[in-house]
Amino acid sequence: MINDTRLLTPHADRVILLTGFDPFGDAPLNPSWLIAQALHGQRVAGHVVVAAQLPTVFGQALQRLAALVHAQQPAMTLCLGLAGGRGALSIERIGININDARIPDNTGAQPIDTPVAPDGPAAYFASLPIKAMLRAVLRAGVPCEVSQTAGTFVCNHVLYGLMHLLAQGAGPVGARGGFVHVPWLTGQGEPHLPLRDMVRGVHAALWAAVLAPQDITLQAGATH
Ligand code: PCA
Repeated sequence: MINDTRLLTPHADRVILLTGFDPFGDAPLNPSWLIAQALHGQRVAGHVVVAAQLPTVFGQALQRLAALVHAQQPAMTLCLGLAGGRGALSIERIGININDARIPDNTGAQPIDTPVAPDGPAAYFASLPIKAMLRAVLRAGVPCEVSQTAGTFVCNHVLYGLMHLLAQGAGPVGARGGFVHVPWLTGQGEPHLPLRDMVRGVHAALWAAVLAPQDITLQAGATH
């Protein structure tokens, strides 16, 4: 029996893995997963979007992500998460090697000042072209910003863990990864954005990320 999903793909499209999280804390919905679901199956310049949900759980989220990267061999992985209180799509620049949970995760775990990867470096830059993505999202008419911190909860854990996986050679050669935080949905809190705007913005960001292999600023400055 063929159990490798790559062999079942009837076309040569490369995969964009787009993840969202399940609901956590007090919110009954997590817009990050609604956005990922809405874009599942979309074609982006020779790529196809595959949506998957990650649990808002330290450790388990990364185990699931590693399994997905192994099975799907994505050329690009973009993880989405909710950041209630932010008013724009936030393209994260960096993931840091720390778990410091202000609230319990969905299993009740609340790690304080533990490393994501004990053997890993202090931080990784996302390897997606954050400035090109910013421009594209703004041009699509959706509020957007570059963020210098993904926090220290499960989203940072996943961004750091994704970049650590890729640095260790997971996924196809040249695989890239990054993270976008999104505001509350309309009705969930203030500030908020309607789902259709967030979907349009993330779609524009994916196009920009595929079409711009690297930001000029990153080419000049970063090592990874
Ligand atoms: N946001 C949380 C984790 C899951 C999510 O959607 C965060 O910002 O860490």
